[in-house]
Amino acid sequence: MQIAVVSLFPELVGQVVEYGVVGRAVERKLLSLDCENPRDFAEDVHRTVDDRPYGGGPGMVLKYEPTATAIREAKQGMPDGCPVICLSPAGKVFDQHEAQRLASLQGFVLLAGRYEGIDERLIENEVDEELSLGDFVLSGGEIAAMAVIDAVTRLLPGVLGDEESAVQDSFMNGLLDYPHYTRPEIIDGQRVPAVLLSGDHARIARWRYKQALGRSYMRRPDLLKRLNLDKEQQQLLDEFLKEQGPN
Ligand code: 9WO
Repeated sequence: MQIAVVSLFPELVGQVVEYGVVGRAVERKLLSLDCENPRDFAEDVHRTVDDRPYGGGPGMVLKYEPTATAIREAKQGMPDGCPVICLSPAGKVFDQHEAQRLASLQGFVLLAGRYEGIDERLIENEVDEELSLGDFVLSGGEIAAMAVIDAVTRLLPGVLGDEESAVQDSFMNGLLDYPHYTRPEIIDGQRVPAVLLSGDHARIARWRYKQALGRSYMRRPDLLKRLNLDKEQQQLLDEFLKEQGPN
């Protein structure tokens, strides 16, 4: 997988490959990450990358020419047909399904904007899609780009070990995760659920699945509605709700 990022802060974006799962993916050459900085393509003595908005108003706008050149440079080193994706609250919401789609590509270019916005003609001429992490505003697209890189890299074949991949499946089946516990067994009188200490793996798996269904129902009914529970799942959920009872 080849990912390129166009950003005024390449050192910030580069942090994502310094640690953990993504770092290992780069070391093992399952992922390559390149950054292009529009400032490197600014032709004036001040290396200007922003300018005042036409029509007035506060803030600055990311300039067309140096950014377009940086995008084209980023595409140079990539397989043909790699999309250019801008991170923006105005985009389509990024979810696990989108992450899987991107993970199936040979590569893509992420455009991380700064200032109050980017010249709209960049979107029209150079950007294929816009993706949003959700309804909030950041100071720039970099942190959103890093989140996309992390989510996609985890899905690349060989990046996670067998054990980690199995854990991943638990969200991929469209449910929230079950609750986790580690030592100590008691904290201020709060015990770890007894079933987890039972050593009965079938019962533990059933309990975890019940918790995942129950939490999804309580916190994210929208997730459950998409799932169309079968009889057994419905029964587990009913059990969860009964156990919740008067609380
Ligand atoms: C900001 C904005 C605010 C309201 C409605 C639409 C909007 N679009 C942008 C925008 O594209 N901003 C650029 C990138 C320039 C300023 C900082 N940028 C940014 C990206 N802020 N927030 C994001 C972002 C990206 C992905 N998911 C959530 C937020």
